[in-house]
This record gives sequence, structure tokens and C-alpha cells, in this order.
Amino acid sequence: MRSRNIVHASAWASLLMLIGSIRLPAIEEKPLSQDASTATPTASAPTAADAQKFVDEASGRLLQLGVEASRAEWVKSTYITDDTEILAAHADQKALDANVQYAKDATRFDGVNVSPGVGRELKILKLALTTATPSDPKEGEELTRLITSMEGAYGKGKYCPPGQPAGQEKCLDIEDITRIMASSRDPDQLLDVWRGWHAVSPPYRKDFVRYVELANKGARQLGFADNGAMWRSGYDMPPDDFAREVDRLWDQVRPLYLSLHAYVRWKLREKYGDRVPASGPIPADLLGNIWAQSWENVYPLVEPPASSRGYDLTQILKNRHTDYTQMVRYGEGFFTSLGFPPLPETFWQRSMLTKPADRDVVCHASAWHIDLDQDVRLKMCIDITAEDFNTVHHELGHNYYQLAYSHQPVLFRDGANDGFHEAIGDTIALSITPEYLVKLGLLDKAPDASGDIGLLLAKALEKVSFLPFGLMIDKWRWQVFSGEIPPDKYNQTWWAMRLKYQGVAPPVARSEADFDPGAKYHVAANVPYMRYFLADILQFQFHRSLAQAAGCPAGTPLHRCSIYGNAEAGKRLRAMLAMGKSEPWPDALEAMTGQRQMDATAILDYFAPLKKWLDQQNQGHPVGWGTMNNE
Ligand code: X8Z
Ligand code: ZN
Repeated sequence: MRSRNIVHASAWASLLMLIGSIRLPAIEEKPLSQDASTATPTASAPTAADAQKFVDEASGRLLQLGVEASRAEWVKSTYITDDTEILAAHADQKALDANVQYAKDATRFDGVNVSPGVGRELKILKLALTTATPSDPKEGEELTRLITSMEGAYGKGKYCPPGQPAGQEKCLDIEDITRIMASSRDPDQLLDVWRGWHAVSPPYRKDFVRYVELANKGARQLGFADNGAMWRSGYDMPPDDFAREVDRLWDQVRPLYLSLHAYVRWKLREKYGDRVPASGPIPADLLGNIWAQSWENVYPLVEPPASSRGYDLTQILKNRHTDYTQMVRYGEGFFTSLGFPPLPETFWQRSMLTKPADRDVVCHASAWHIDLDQDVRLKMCIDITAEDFNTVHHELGHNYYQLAYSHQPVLFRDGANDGFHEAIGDTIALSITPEYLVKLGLLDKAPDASGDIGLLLAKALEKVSFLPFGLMIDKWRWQVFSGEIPPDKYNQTWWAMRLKYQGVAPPVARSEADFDPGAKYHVAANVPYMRYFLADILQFQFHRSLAQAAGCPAGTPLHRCSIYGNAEAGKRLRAMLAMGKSEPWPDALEAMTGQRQMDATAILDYFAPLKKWLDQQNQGHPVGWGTMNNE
């Protein structure tokens, strides 16, 4: 099963794949359906023993259906055809229908005095769905087909620049487009490619509208207000509290984002002139990424000459002719240095590490837990770049989490919450310091402290830039699901939110003939996104604690601490991963960090020297973008 983490990975959720993912139980916002017809009638009141029996049966059945669905999904994602799509949608539907039925049936045991473990399993059954198929089988089939086909259309998406001889067009896929956005400094080319990719999604705009209707219908039949409320219910707290919690975290980090945004804007203006306004939003095609979601690729344009980080990992990897397998071996080597076992042999036999030449695949990276046991896999079209070096660590974080909790009861084989799942590999990647690269032999000598601002700036371009993007995708979808955003305002509201949170603007006029949200994988593929915002905050909290456990010398700045090879940090990390979803996430957080709340002070600590430096550089330059949230 694919991991919930999207595809990334995770687990049993995957059962539900794409669908799914199991999400953390939490407090329901409304009781689930009490429809008596869905529960097996019993003559007498159900007992704790009945509940145990029910949970065991549900676990076994969902495991079986989940594995079948995962296998079908794997084949589809590594070989997109009409047939594989239909087979995968069918298997997904079977698994989801069963999950929905168990969610309804689980309400039979509301009020029964069960053990804490069974109580939690029942909660997970009721609250862990990403998608609930409506009870009408036709509608269930329609919904799973829509999701599968939108993801397939995204995976097959290409831009074929005009003016090429008929029959010999050279078309660009998302991998080609990613490379151009990362490396080209020709604004006309960037604009052309940006427009080209954003033409992939309008064909499935109608499908998305219907998907929203059907997903809401299924969620409502389970007693949730809408599909977005169902997504928010997986965090061991009432859904409204969760929405407030992410706003609280955003308020903490927003000043740091504003400082970075202001600095990058005036540096890009030096490069691109009036295409970049002095005080307005930054055009979304000039930030080195097709979605402007992280900006590390414009580092060379904004690098402080007096404080260069002094090396370019992409260049180093390329010069050494590093191959795909070696990229993954580096990641595995980090985990084994912490005391984790090597990846199973089947990982190497069954993973897809490069893009096959002869067929369409879903290139978006994901980590899979096919059998919820030892069959873990990576699916990725690896490029030999620093960005993909990080992504490999990200994905292996999912796979090592999956392996660590695979001894748990089936319903606990998942992350403490989905933000945890997304944060593990990134936490490890924060330990890819220059000193670590020297240990690997990739770098001769680490830059001295004069390179710190350059190092921090590069990291901020990757992590701080992402915060508002990670936040706004699901703020937008939550409103779509609730109906506050109607279909005829999809695109307009999308850009209003990108402006408000990110301070970016479309490089050309947009209209409701466009469907720009659908040009992002997770929107097309029905993968919740708030998890990445949480992970962006949590990974620094994890890193700060693990660095401390590893005895990073006092006074060493966090960005120079690496837990590579540290048994104590490894032990602490493993203990948390092994808990899976067996306890509410604040318990898992406490086990690792001693804190029970998500806390953005760690990311602020990490970047504190950079914040100070940015604010000095920004003197005399405007901060904010003059509209909406500008301050
Ligand atoms: O989707 C991913 C991973 C798989 S879970 C590659 N990420 C988000 C994205 O690409 O948009 C990682 C960072 C954010
Ligand atoms: Zn991930």
C-alpha cells in the first residue's frame, strides 16, 4: 500500500491508498452514522470481547484488500494504461468500500468499555479515511475512477512546444519541465514552459468538480460535515482546533518568511529587472520551481558573495558520475549509521529508481509499504541533483518508518500523524552538513564559519519558502470541500490565496478556463497536503532534540549539527518510529522531544542568524507585497 504519505508513502493507509491513508483518530466532530442497517444486529448489547473480535476481523480483511489494492496501484503507477487504471480503481474501491463499512459498523461499540488499544483501533477505523466511497456502488466506482484517471492524466501530462514538424514533436514531461525551471535563467523560456505545464490540468477540471461532490457525499454519509472536515479529523484533536493550530504555527513563522521573500524579490529584480516588481508579488515562474513551492534553485542568483556556502552538491554528484543506485545507497548509509538495518533485498529488486524509456509512469516520488510488512519500495525518477539527494532521504524516511512499525497491530502501522511521516526523512536530511559530506568523501573540506549565511540561505530557500505553500494548498481545498469556494471561482481563489500567503502572482493573466490547482500532483491525485506544512515545522523540532541527544557541542549552531553515526540519536528515533500510530501523536512527540506541542521555535532558532542578516540586507527595501496580508 502506498503510503499515505502520499504517495508518498505510507501505509496502511494505503490500504486505502490514495486514497488513503489512515489518519489518526481523534475526536470526531459528529457521531458517525448510526444507521442500524449498517451494523450487524445483535440480540444483546455488544461486549468488549465482541469489539475485540470485530477489530481483529476488520484488520485482517483490510490488510488483505489493502495489499491487493497496493499491488494494483503499483502496477498502474509504474505503467499507466487504461487497463491498469481500471484494475487499480477497482481494487481501491473494494478496499475503500470495506473500510467505510467497518467505519460505520464500529459505531456499534460506542460506549462499550473496551481496552485502550481496542478503543484506539476503533477510532482509527472511524476517522482514518482519506476518501470515503458513497454507499451507492455506482457512485463509489465513479469516484475511484475519477481519482485514478486524474492522477493518470497528471502522470501522462506533457507540454509540446508549438512550431515543431508534425509527427516529430519533442514534448516535455514534468521531469523535463522541472529541469528547465531549475536551471534556465531565460525569462521567456521560463514563462513558456510555465504556461505549457499549466495547460495539462484544464482537461480534468470537470472531473475535479464531480470528485468534490462525490467525496463530500461519502464523507457526509460517515457523519462528517464534508471531505475537508474528514481530513482534519485525523489529528487527535477536534478538527476546528487543528485548523487553529496550523494558523498558530503560521503566525510564528510568518515574519521569517516575509524577510526571505523581501530579500529574494530585490535580488531577482536585480537579475530580471521590471519583470519583478519592487514591492508587489514575485512572478511565480521566476523562483526555480514550476509551483514556486521551494526556491533552492535560485540560490546562485541570490547568493551573498561574502558568505558563499562554497560548494554545489549537484555539481559534485555529477562530476563523480554518481548513479541512481548510489544516490539511494547514500540515504541507506545514513540510516544504517544510526543502527537501522540495511534495506531488504526486495527493496532493491522491486523499486523503480529511474524513468522507464518506453511507457508513462507517475514520476512523483513515493515510498510504498506494499504488504505492511517487509515489502517496502521506492518509486522515483531520480535525477542526479542535490534536490533529489534530499528527496531520496525524504522517501527513505517513509520506508524506515514503515519497517519500524510493521510489528504493530495492523491498524497502528502508520505514522503518529501524517506530518510525522513526512518529517522523518527530512529530519535526517537536515544532518547533511558540509562536515557530513566530508565524511562521505564528497567534499574535501567544509567551509568555515564565514560560509554560514550562505548555507543558511540555501536551506531557507528550500524550507522557509515552502511554509506558506504547504499551508495554502489545503486551506484552499478545505474551502472547496465546504462549498465556500464554488467551482466557478476555483482559479481566482487559488491565486488570491497564493497572493495572500506566498506573495506570488501568476506570470500571465489567468481565468476560470484554467485549472491551476490541478497542475500540482497532490491536487490531481487526492493527496492531503497539510502534512507537509506540519513536517516543515516538526523536522526542525526533531532535529533540535536529536542533535541534543547526539551531544552536538554547546555553541554549535543547529545547522552544523549532524547526527550521522550517532547511536544515541538513532535509538531515540527508532523508539518513536516503532510506536507507529499506537498512541496519540503528542505521546510520540514527547517520547522523542519531551514536548507535547508542535513548536515552531526550533525552525526559528535554526534560522535566527539568517533572520538577523536578512533584516540588515533588507534595510531600505520594501517588505511585504502591498495587498491583502501585507505588513
Ligand atoms: O510529495 C512530496 C514527496 C513525497 S511524500 C516527494 N513532497 C511534497 C511535494 O513534492 O510537493 C515532499 C515535499 C513536499
Ligand atoms: Zn513524503
